[in-house]
Amino acid sequence: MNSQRILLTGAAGRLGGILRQAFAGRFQLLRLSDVAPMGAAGEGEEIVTCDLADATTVQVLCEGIDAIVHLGGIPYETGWPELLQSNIAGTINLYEGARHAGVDRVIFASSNHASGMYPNDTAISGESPPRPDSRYGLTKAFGEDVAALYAYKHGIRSLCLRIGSCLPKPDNKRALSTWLSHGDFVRLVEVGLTADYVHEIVYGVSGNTRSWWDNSAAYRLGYEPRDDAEIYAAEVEAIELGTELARQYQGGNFVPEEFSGRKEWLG
Ligand code: NAI
Ligand code: 15L
Repeated sequence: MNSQRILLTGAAGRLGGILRQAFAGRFQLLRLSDVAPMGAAGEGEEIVTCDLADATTVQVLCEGIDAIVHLGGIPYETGWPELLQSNIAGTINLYEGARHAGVDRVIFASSNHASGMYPNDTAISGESPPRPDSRYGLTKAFGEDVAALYAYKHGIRSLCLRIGSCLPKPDNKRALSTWLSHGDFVRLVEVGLTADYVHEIVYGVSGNTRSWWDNSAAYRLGYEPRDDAEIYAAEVEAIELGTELARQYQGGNFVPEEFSGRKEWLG
């Protein structure tokens, strides 16, 4: 059994459920946290109900932990009040709690929407500057900078995963580029728990033939994706997003939502 004591935020969510299942019985401690119900604790699990917006509770949540997988937060576009609480304050509180507790590393669930305003035909990497497509995407770009502050200033290793579309299988043409299989998601988080890094931003994407993202930094850390969305191409290629902006830019449907900009500025 691995001696790491892990904290998983967002444990009641879609991706949290995948990791909970994959990590069951493998670590000395798997502390699961969310505001939503998480069911009963299994062997080696602790359940802690906690609002990430509450700094005092989050500080206690981080005590005795070696590594945090931070999935908790709002995963879609919405208003600032909610995003400020869950994603901005939540991420600050989490890193501050990690600092107080002497946590070794944090794996932060960022999103491709931190860079969603890039055109599909522009190859970018985790080193490309953010180009958020939404308030939600901006909270993720902010989280990547919080990660940098706590890595370089406070010695907490930080791996930011700009996750594409983590689904059982791709559900449309865009996902042939953005798909992250459940198995590759687990493999990438495992790399985050063991690899040697200071602050890295990589894409959470499978080895897709049509990927828009240069993920060599993830490969350097030891990530070896086993899946490629291409095997589903015949099934989903004809399923296109509804607007031209959504089809042409990496953030898909997040791009046209509230868009009032100049298309010629986007490249
Ligand atoms: P989800 O909505 O299923 O899970 C997120 C969990 O966070 C929920 O259980 C929710 O109750 C919890 N949460 C929200 N606000 C909270 C707060 N203030 N305090 C404590 N818990 C709170 O979302 P999903 O799909 O599992 O995503 C997990 C993370 O990965 C999110 O941060 C999301 O932005 C990111 N991500 C997910 C992608 C995907 O394909 N599912 C793609 C890109 C990023
Ligand atoms: C995300 O960041 C969302 O959390 C997820 O629900 C999907 O919309 C995903 O990005 C995507 O871009 O497909």
